[in-house]
Amino acid sequence: MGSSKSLNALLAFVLFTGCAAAADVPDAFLIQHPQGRESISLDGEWRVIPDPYENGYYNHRYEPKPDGYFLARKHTDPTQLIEYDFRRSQVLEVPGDWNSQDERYFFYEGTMWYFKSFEVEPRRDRRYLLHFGGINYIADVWLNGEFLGRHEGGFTPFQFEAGNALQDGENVIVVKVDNRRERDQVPTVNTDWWNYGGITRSVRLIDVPRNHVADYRIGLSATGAIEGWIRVSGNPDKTPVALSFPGLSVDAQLPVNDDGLARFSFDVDAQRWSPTSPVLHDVRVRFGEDTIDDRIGFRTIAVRGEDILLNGEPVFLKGISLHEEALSRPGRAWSYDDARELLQQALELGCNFVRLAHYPHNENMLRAADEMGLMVWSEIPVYWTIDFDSAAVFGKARQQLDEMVARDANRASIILWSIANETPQGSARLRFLDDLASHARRLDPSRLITAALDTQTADRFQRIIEDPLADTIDVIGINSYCGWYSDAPEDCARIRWVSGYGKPIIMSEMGAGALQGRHGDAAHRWTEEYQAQVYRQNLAMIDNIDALRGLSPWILKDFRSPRRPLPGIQDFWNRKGLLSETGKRKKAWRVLHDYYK
Ligand code: GCB
Repeated sequence: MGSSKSLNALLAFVLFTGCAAAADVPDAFLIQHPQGRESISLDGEWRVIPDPYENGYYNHRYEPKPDGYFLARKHTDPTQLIEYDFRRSQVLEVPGDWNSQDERYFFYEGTMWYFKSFEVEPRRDRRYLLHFGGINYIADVWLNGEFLGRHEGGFTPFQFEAGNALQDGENVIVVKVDNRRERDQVPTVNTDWWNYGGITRSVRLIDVPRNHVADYRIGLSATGAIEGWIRVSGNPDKTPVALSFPGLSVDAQLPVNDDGLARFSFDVDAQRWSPTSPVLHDVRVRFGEDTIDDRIGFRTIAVRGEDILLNGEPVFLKGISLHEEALSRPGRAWSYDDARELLQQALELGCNFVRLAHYPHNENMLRAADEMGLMVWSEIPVYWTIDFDSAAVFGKARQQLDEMVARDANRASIILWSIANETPQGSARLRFLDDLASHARRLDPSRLITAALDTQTADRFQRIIEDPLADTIDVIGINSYCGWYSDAPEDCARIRWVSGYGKPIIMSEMGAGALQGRHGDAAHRWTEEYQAQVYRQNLAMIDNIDALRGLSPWILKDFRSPRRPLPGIQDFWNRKGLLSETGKRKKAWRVLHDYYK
């Protein structure tokens, strides 16, 4: 079934929903469930060399040199001239951003070379994939001096086949990481978050049988069937693939077609996933010698008029936005414990929903959200004024969307794919985002598409939502800072919102800055009282929006931002958190908590 055809048919019934089986099946460019595979972890200590002039790559004529740092040469004889030595260089932890590990790199943007050696005895009957959870922003990877490839994009996984570059015994991997901001990137040069550089997520050498399960998509169709597909790699004997749900008494042998694809659909009555009952079902996929175990939740998500329906029932999204920054230490969050700690704060606030801003967070966040019962808005960093006229930039945005969906489409918690945040209106932008939305629907018709808009026609006490992108998306996100960037806080409650789109609206951002522990008059900026007042007034305002079906105020916790230098208050933190950077609650936390309860 062609996805656009199915989409049109469903739209004709007004109810928009979809099913995993109808999705375009992507080429297997990413292995599904890397942490469930046999692998050697390459996390831990790596040696690094900062290289702001890219001297390890270019010669003095700025030409690539054949004997760059990627050869990781050893000093074997005192007559040699080798002006670097990884084996005696500084150590940084991986996963980890460099900015928080050494204060010399706090503001550093540029190239950092990473080096690690490891031992392996490769078996000829296995395939080895070097898998990176995320590197910000461009990564060039060499194994034993052989170039494996380049990846661009700071928040999504990628892998390279190690192939013949992998040796018996000691192996050396070198990664050139470059986090310089450029106009033609996604995101572009201008963001309100820290440009953390480095190998920020786990690295694994995954070891799979030659014939193995590469990818799968398992979900619930609109009609309640468990549907999807499994893609295998290498299948000379046309072996069937086995799929079982032990708790549901399903154990099926599925024929695999010439493209390595097995499609399935089972009518079984599986208990649904929801925030109040986040049930995950054991899933086992077996193919030859390969066995993968996963845990997957089944739910539907749809829009009917101005309602969002979870499992067919209207749902209100009580949310909070968060950046991928750890609570208990500085820097990027990456571990399962980081994820649980952050999401626990959202639960204590009374949330059933989180907006993971403004880029795909690490996979642990999604797995933890599945387990803890939080619905998720997941987003690519098409943020502010990226270059909408550029086909190359479109390609980068689409690639990040592909990688995000490929990694996370089996996570029940994700209900919304967001394709943009506060992008400026114009024809190039509209074309770009329309194409991106169509692409997202082809990849995954089982979820809703959203974007955070900031364009509202303003009258003193009226806001009219007017943006042609609202015609395209399923759920309208609105970012509005009444009482902070505009209007006096006490005016917010009088503002009326008008939308002619007949679609659900989420207040995807609202908020104000406060330094935790700073108290005073509610009219004084940066006090907890001011922030609490802004929350009270905004909550009164949104109660007047007829189509409002959720909110994700800005933001759970103070986060690092180079745009926020005010001494004694910001010190390079965006202070709009309900929690300080170390997790201390501000007064506004209680205001939102009481609203949700
Ligand atoms: C916004 C952006 C968000 C910023 C926030 C702010 O509208 O979407 O990334 O951090 O405002 O604090 O200004």
